[in-house]
Amino acid sequence: MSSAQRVEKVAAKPAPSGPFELPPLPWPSNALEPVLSNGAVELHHQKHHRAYIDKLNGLVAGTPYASQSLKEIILATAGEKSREAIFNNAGQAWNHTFFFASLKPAGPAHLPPRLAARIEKDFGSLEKLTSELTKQSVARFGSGWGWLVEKDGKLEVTSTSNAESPLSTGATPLLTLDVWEHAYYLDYHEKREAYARAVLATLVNWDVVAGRLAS
Ligand code: MN3
Repeated sequence: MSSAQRVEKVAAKPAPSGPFELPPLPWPSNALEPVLSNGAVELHHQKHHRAYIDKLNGLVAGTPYASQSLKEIILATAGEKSREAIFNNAGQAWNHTFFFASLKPAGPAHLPPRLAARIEKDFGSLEKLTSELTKQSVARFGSGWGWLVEKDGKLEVTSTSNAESPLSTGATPLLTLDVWEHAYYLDYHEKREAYARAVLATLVNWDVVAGRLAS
């Protein structure tokens, strides 16, 4: 063991244990290359996503939130100034799990027929949907998320700030794109639009999106 490794081992503090665990990625961390690099995906999952879970575990310890689901916590704390830290970390934990589960290794878009019909009805085409989602994701000032949701029986594109989620507006989230800088800076630098276009064109698991619409 090198001295640097020894220092790291001694310095490493155990993460607060608690009810929430970091879900594994649905694919190996290099499976999204070349659109998203192995290093960027690993950092995103192992450092960013994990930090929200660890922080949340610390915040909910000894509170009634410790026995609730992430979704229940999000709905219970949205807009509550005194619960902002819990909301932010629960929201980010949920959003990241949902984001990673929305992706698959790069390939052409395969749209299940029922979803294709809904997209055609509400947007005209998949290209129009992804172009609107790109536009709103790029227009979101600062950190946030681009979303495809179902609201009142209609598919809609929207975006949220920071840790916010369409769950608290009564919409059903179907797909999300992480537009926090940490999601794209390593691979795309400041080019958020190039990242959005590449991910939406090649990495979306439309079977998963269709399953969310059905449930
Ligand atoms: Mn992120």
